[in-house]
Amino acid sequence: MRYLKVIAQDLSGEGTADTLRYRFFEDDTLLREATADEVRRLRTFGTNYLKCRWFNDGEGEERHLRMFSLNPSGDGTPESVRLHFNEGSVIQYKAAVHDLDNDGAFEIVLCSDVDNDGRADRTDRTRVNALVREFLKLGWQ
Ligand SMILES: [Ca+2]
Ligand SMILES: [Ca+2]
Repeated sequence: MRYLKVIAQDLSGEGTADTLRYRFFEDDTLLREATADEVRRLRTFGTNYLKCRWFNDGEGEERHLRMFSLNPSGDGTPESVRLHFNEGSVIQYKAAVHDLDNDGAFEIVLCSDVDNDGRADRTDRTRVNALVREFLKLGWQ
């Protein structure tokens, strides 16, 4: 299974993440780091991810997002996209979107408090939708 691993780090020690790393994996094997062009295309993705406040102090990599799509029908559009917010290999919380009728639009958005502000609300769903949209734009699935 292929997934994008997203790591946010607080290198300056100011309490908020200032650095993002993107790595492409297949079956837990690192394929490569994102290219400069991909990092540029992921700018909006990164802005939304930083708002999730799921980051590491310093150069840690324990906390990260694993994001992947599922397309069991094998057509051009994924049936679902999943987000796993991990601490090491353990999933701490997750989110998913599902395209029930396979028209390319996701009718179902499942998520909890992805931005860690103590409330599960519409803002969380907006973040998930933005992350999914920008992830799919990458065209890497
Ligand atoms: Ca649909
Ligand atoms: Ca929230």
